[in-house]
Amino acid sequence: MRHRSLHKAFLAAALFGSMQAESVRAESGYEAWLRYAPVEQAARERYASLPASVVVLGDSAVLAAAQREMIRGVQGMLGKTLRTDKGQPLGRSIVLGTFESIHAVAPDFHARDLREDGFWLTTAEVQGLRCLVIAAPTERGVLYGVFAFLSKIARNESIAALDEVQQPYAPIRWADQWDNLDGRIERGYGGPSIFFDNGTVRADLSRVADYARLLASVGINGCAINNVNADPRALEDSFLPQLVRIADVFRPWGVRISLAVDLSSPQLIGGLDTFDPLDPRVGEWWRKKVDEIYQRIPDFGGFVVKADSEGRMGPSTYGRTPADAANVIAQALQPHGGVVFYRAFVYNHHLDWREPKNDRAKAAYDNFHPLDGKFADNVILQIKYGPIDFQVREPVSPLFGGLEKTNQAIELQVTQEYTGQQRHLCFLPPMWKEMLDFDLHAANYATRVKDLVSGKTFHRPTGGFVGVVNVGMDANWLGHPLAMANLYGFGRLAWDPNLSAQTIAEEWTQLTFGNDPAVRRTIEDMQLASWRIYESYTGPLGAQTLTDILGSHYGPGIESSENNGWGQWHRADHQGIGMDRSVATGTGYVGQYRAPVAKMFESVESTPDDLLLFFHHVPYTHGLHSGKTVIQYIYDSHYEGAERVADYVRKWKSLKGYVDEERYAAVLARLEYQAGHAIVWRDAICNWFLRTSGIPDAKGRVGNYPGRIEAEAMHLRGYVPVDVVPWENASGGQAVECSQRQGCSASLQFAGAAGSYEIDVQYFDQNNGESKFRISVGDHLVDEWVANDHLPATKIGGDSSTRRRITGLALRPGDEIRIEGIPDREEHAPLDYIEIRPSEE
Ligand code: GCW
Repeated sequence: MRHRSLHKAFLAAALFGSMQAESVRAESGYEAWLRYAPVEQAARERYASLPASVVVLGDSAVLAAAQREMIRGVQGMLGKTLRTDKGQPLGRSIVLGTFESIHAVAPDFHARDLREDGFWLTTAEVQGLRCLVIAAPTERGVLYGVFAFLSKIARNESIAALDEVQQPYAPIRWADQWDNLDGRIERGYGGPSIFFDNGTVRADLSRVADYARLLASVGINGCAINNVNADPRALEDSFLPQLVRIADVFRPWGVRISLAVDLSSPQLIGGLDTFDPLDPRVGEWWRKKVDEIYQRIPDFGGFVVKADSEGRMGPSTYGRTPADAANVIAQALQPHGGVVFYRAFVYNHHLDWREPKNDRAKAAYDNFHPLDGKFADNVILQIKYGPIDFQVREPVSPLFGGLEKTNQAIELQVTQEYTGQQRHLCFLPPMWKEMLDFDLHAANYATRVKDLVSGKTFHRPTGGFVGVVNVGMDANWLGHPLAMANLYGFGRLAWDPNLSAQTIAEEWTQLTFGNDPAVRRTIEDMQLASWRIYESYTGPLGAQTLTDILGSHYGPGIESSENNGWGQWHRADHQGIGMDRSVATGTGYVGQYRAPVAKMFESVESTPDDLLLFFHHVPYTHGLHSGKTVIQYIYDSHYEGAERVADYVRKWKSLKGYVDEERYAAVLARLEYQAGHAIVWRDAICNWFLRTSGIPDAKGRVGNYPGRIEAEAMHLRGYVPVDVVPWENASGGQAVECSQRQGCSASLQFAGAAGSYEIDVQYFDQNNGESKFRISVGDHLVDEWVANDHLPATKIGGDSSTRRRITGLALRPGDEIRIEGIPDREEHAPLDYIEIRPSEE
């Protein structure tokens, strides 16, 4: 309900939007980068000559959307209401149309040779009138041109003498959503599904329309709407009318829908006794199914397939190959122009970890390289950027360089599964750029990943970019107002991978927060540094994200990757760390790269530091190129990382009053939380490596926490000490819990000098209870709060550990500091420690 009313409020604001200064407009983040906020007075002159009417040549849904968007944008930003004319301009106008339709009214207008979805912004004579023309080979291109034009105004760029051509790098620019039909989203961190609820498609699809608009605005032209761990019901005949509704809502924005399908559907819902791709009845079943879909959804995009992976059924059941499976479906889709995205994320998750040659990283290449050339032309192999699984740092997958006769798409993750789940700031375009620009030496000229996936290198008919997005019902779509930069960045890079991360950060910040130079600089700097900062306290030197891989993929869980079949091993023991993947002494994974790349990764010396532990097992005392030992690097980077996150908070606070209150507060809350959680990560990893290696931190920080008092060392009333598992996820390996309904307390006598202090209370916030906390000094209540966040945790540990900071507290020696906790349901008002330190100011 809350979201719907927010949405209404937003619509009302868009319709009756006043021209108030930006800083006072309350903003939920729902509008993302399409705010169309009033242009600053100084820049408004620049647009004085904008024509007063907009003419659209044609009357399709896409063109109508383009025209409406133009009106909406100009109204919001310039406060002018454009006249709308049809058929031909009656005065100087903005003319929107395909090349063909423009040529019909302006015979002197000559089309440019553009790829599908490209556009041309220019000025031309139309019926004797000098008009601003947005033209394209296709209607979708016209829509993209309108968005590009409006973006220029929002960023205060000149539109005088416009003559600009843009065209996409690749035809495939898709968003995937991992939405389940029950409304939950696998690895979604921005609320429940905008498509489904309780087994059906939602009655109100207004957010779907707004999502499609956001996607279109950055050139994304397709969306797979359901989880790749597919529910076969989505393919049932009775479900089709519901899919039709979603397709209808997407269509005006030029976004085609596709479906993730379960390969065993012919058996599960089709009544056959087999799903063997080579059984003619199975082929026939797919053909019929596909025909039915296209009858109702003529622009249907195709299917996404996850098979023989993480327990999904697949062709291996019948001894068939992925090519056999993909091709039978592709054949059914081919007459309709549909495609199959076959995911290369196929691996054995029951690997024997005791066998040193086993290596999950080898799986994609081993499974798919031998099939190069065996896939139909409307099959696209969808390949995750790295050989493991969306880690904070991985080398680029060698499979991109191992396919010459197969279409491919790179799969990136906008949803921050392993990169902080939208609670930690992590702007991913800098990482994606490294991947896309990497030269895999697949030929004797540069073969960068962006050229391999877009099909340029080996002249493939199709290919491109897929982003797993997972927006949800949260007002700001992804949960963190700054996280939408990743969706924006994905779209922009899919359109043009030659853009720099810096340009993308700049564009997004201007569109999202306006053109104030101080605001821009602060946010851009934070965004651009954030991936490396996140990496620095969660996954050092290519060891991958040291998170709980068996659970939430969120907090620290250093040993969770070891001694099990999942194959995300880092092999840290008391002497060293890293996976030896060399050909000479390791798993041989390095041999999957072409010679020049393999040569670089084969030796410790030539492997870049930030991937060292991905490729090699080294002692903790190993000296890096930077001159540090591995162990000291681990300590230093975690301390620096946590410190830099603390700095985000300071930087963000400098923007108070320059950013609207609502988003200011929402971002601040996330950053403060992150600053606390970065310390949880820092301490867990540093302490674990200290105990495991036995090598102390040269700077003496690890294990020494000035001002920290463990809850279990305080004077406890009702609270009982408990061991935390794994031990490194709580300070001192222990916490205290309260199981008395009326509450418990932990207290101490302050022993420092009189002065102003800040206190951090480290507690645990589970999602199965809402404990209350109160902190008093003497009889004076200084703070109270409810632990009601929705962290991915039902127990105390690294996922739930949370910090509350109380600042500017006057303390005198002998003061009693008392924390009271009142448990709720399964959450026992758990406390880890408090830290008292002199005030920062
Ligand atoms: O990263 C893993 C996720 C799974 C996901 C899988 C995949 C949809 O943890 O939740 O399943 O990848 O990409 O198929």
